[in-house]
Amino acid sequence: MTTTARPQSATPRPSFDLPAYLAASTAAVNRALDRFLPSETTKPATIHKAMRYSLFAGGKRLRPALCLAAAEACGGRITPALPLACAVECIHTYSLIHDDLPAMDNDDYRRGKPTNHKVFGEGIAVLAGDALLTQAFEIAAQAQGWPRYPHRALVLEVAKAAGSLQLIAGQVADLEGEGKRISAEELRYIHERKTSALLCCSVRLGGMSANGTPAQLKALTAFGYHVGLAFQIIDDILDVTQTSEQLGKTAGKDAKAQKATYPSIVGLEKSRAIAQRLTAKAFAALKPFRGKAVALEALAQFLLVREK
Ligand code: GRG
Repeated sequence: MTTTARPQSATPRPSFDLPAYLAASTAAVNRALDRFLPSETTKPATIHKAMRYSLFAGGKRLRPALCLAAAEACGGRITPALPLACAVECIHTYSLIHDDLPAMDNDDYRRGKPTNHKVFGEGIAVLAGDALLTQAFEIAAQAQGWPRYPHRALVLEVAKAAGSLQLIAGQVADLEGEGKRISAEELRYIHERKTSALLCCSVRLGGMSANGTPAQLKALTAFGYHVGLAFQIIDDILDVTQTSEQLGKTAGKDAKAQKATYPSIVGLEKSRAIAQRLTAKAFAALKPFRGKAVALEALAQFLLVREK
């Protein structure tokens, strides 16, 4: 399969085999994660089993793919980007484990499997999330630095995206917004933090691993920001239009939790149009790469038309 449907303002490019690209990047990331994480039998085995259970439960590995594709867009190779791609996937998986806990979204089903706390109990699920968050920094610290992007810059990038001004801030606003009428601006504040921040961080880290120029980092930042916002709107649309079996996680949760979403505020059609406009902006941000960001373009397009 090749991706063909594109947002209106995007310049036509030769087709790109995204499924093959995703399969290869996922395989490379899975091998690297397997090397970075303690084995299932390493004492205390329960925690390592729990960490690996969610990490290898079949996530789409989109953030690592974005990280690797950004490295390539900047003229780099995937090997130096791999530790950073793995670090963002560890952060992402930790956030899903904690988000599914009874104290938060209370979900039984994720990545097509029972959630971490359903299998290991709440205490171990909290610890598995904590351990994955910590693991992310251990892995990021092993990435190669450059004079322009020393380890300090790489670790800071991860910390900022995951911290109380971004990912956590988004989750706090999301929790506090439940059952309330919130404006489109407030909703965007949530999406910027709970979703866009980590996608943006993923592409920026990829660019840093390739010693990208400040102009390239600026372009990746704009790309990640817009793709992240589109990603969350599509996620909210899929929550309404798909089944739990299709998604591998419980569908229809937003309405049940009385969460404000774009579909609930502006309707499905307008939400799709907004996601398309955001994707077109993401495409426009890639202009400085002069056609060398084909994988990023294909990923942005795929995120817009994905069905799970
Ligand atoms: C820090 C607990 C905590 C939460 C932060 C990220 C987050 C906020 C909550 C997790 C649930 C959620 C709705 C996140 C928004 C981003 C999103 C749509 C995640 C799902 O990402 P996919 O589709 O998941 O890439 P897979 O399983 O394929 O990796």
